[in-house]
Amino acid sequence: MKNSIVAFALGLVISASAQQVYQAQPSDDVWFYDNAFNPGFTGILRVWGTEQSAVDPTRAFPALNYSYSLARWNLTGLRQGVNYQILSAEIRVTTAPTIGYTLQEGFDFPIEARDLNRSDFTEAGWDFNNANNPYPGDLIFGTGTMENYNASSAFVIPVRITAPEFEAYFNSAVNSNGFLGIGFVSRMDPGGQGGTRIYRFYSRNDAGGRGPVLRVVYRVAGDVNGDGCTDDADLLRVLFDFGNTGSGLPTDLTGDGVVDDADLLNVLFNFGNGC
Ligand SMILES: [Ca+2]
Ligand SMILES: [Ca+2]
Repeated sequence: MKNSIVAFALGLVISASAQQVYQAQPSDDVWFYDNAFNPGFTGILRVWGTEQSAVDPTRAFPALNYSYSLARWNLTGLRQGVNYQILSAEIRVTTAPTIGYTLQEGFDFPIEARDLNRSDFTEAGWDFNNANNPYPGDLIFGTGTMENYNASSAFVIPVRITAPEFEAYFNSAVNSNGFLGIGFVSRMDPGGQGGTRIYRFYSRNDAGGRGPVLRVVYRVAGDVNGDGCTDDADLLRVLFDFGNTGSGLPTDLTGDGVVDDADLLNVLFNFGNGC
């Protein structure tokens, strides 16, 4: 009994450090569109599509019927050679007036955060005509919600990352060039060029600091005690807690409210991770 109380108290202290938070604006963001003005350093990014498609099926560079915005986040501060578990992830974009779509259109044609086939672009070196420009893929990591919709003023669109594929994408970014690329696209149709029924949101270059913010809560996969290494200490913690139920248990690695064989397997599969 005494031991379990000590272990529980220890768990409370240590669990806070096992989870880590990355929160930042992009290091680079560009407006990927044929007629974009000041595409690298624009203060406002723009996104639209055709109602049927958010990304041109021919994969042509966006012009007229399509407009994409691309961003990349610098993850080079994260330790490489480690497998990270994503606990939650969200991108918040702040839309710029004028808001040219209705609430219903916002529901029907949300902004989408997708993968990019490369993340080695920069604002400073951006060239629309470069054949190697990044292009949005088919993975939709998350879509924007309209809970803050306001037709007359700037509002925040949370894009909650729900696709399980994001975890592998995040790990791949950390362990390759250290930059996570995201393509923002949407089926929102301007209804003729020059229309305002498009997504306009602030870029990192906005003087008011209202650029996109990526927030990722993560941990070294299988690491219960937060020392950055998944080893027998973490295994023992799960075994001691085996059968416990509740919310926020540090040994509940799968987050389903119970410490069971799934959590044990999580440690075993990641044994040696980060060590
Ligand atoms: Ca550990
Ligand atoms: Ca569990």
